[in-house]
Amino acid sequence: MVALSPSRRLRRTPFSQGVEAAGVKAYTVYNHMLLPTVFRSVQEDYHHLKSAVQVWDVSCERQIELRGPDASRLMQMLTPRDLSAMLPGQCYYVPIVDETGGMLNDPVALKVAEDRWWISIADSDLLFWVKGLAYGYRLDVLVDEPDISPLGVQGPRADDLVAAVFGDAIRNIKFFRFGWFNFEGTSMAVARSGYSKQGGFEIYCDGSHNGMPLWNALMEAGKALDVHAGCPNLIERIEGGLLSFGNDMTRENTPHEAGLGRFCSTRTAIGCVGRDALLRVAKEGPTQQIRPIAIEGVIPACEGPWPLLAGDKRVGQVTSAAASPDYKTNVAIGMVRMTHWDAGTPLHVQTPDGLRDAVVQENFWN
Ligand code: THG
Repeated sequence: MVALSPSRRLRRTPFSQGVEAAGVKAYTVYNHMLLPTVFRSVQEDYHHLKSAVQVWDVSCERQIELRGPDASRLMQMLTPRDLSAMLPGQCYYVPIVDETGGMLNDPVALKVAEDRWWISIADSDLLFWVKGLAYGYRLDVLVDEPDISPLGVQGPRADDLVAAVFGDAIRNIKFFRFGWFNFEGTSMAVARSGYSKQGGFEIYCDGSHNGMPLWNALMEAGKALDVHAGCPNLIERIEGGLLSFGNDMTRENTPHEAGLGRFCSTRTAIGCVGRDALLRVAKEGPTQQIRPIAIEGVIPACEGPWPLLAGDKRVGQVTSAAASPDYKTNVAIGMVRMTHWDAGTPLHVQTPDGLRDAVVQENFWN
């Protein structure tokens, strides 16, 4: 792998200095921003994430802020999830769709107030679609990207670490809820959420100048907890079935194909621009869908998609895969045609290193 040349278009983060001091070994680019992918090794990072606590620079989960009398109306235009019962202080995982029902993003939405939302986006330029809708519909709402950078604290000891910096009240935050907590004079949203299945928080660091002080406070308070810098871990997120927009699903897929039907309530999501299109496809049901897939043998560490074969017929593709130390198999996420998506179906995966045996699984690994 070669280095990335810095430029104004490849944004650093308020925590980059700490990430570099912690010995980051590789980055990816996400929302035009640096996202660490490896510190010690993907395997070491994995074991540590599952046994201790890590601090993650997930600044690249940029916020789109909606502010004004039409903020809630605009938010509901974006998603087939019914937001009418959502209260300030709640987070919802929300598929975002275009007028054809194609997925544009899969963010976490935070309802800050009746007239204020944050959309914590995955990797696509969603801001332009949101601004376009606001302008085209002449909505009374401001849409922009505030100087807010999420910092993840993930792992079984996350409660103890965040309590040491923000106080014991954080222990009472429920899953996918957030509260406001003071850090050196700035009030910040702290949510119980994050891109792992190990539990933890996301601190929405308000103001870039607060980045390194917050990073250092967590690292200092975490010494006795064996805190390390970490990042979303490829193996752990596949085991847990956490999807990666742009990899596991794209604008070519509906939320139902992505297995996100449980986050859609399309009939009551009045105002969603993709509502009619999704009602039409939901009646038939999807003809391909994301499935957990176990792959045997040794697989290369390179990007997909890799064709999924039944005999010589292509029946889908593997979009994410990694060797799992805990489950002693390669864990994978694939998009599989309905003729072959039943659990137990044996298939072949065409990796760049050759064919491997694979089996469709009933559930993800945790
Ligand atoms: N946190 C925040 N913003 C984000 C992510 C995040 N933006 C980018 C990316 N991650 C968006 N994708 C996801 C994917 C999965 C989840 C969150 C964001 C997730 N899913 C849980 C699950 O599937 O088990 C819980 C969903 C639920 O029950 O509501 O957490 O991680 N701020």
